[in-house]
Amino acid sequence: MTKRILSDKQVGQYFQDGYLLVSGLIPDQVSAKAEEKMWQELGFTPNEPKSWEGAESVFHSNDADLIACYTDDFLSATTQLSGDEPATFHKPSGIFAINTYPSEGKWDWPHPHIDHAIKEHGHKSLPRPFRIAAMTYINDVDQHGGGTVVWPESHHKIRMLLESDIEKYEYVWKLGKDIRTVGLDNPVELIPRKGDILFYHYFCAHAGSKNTSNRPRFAYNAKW
Ligand SMILES: O=C(O)CCC(=O)C(=O)O
Ligand SMILES: [Fe+2]
Repeated sequence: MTKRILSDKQVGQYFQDGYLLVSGLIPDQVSAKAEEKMWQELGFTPNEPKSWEGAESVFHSNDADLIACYTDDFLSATTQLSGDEPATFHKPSGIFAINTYPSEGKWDWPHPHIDHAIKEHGHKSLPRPFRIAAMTYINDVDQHGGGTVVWPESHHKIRMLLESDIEKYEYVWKLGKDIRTVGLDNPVELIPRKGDILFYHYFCAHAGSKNTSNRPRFAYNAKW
C-alpha cells in the first residue's frame, strides 16, 4: 500500500494542472544541511559572487547529505501521484543538480519544453517517456531568481496533440517541436522555498528561468 502523504485535493490539483509544488516532505534540517553541503561540494562561498563565476549549471554528486533530501515521504508522494506500484520506485543513488546562477539582464518568460525530447535519445511518446519528474529546491528562490516556470494544463493539450497523429508523434522530440502549436498560455513562475518539491507530469510544459537575484538557485532534477 502506498502511504497517503498527499491530500486528495493535492492529487486532484496534480491531475488538473500537470504539476504540484509541495512543502513539508523534507525536514528543514535535512534541506538546510543539503544546501550547506552543496556550497561545500561546489567549493563556492555564499555572498562571494566571484567564487561561482563561470560555474556549470549541471552538477552530479553521490554525497549522502545531498541524497538525504529523497526522504521516504518524498518517495511516497512520488508513488501516490504516479499511481504506480510503490515497489517500482527507488530512491536516487545520486543527485543531478541543475543550478542557476545570477546573470545580468532583464528577466523574461522562457520558452517551454517537455523533457526527454532530445532527438538523439530516441524516447517514445507512448506509453510514456517516463512516469513523473521532480525538481527539489534546496534554497529559497525569490521572484525572478530562477524559479521553474510551468504551463498549467499543458499536459492535457500535449496529450491531445499526440492523439491527433500518433504516428507522426511516435517520438517525444517530434512532439516537443510542436508544443507551441497547442496554445500554451498563462505560464506560472514558481517561487519555491527551501525543501519544496515540484512534481511534474511527463507532458507538462515547463522551463528554467533566468536568475536575476544575487544568489545561486540550487535544485535537483529526478525522473522515475
Ligand atoms: O531549472 C529548472 O528550473 C528546470 C530545468 C529543466 O526543465 C530541465 O533541465 O529539463
Ligand atoms: Fe525540463
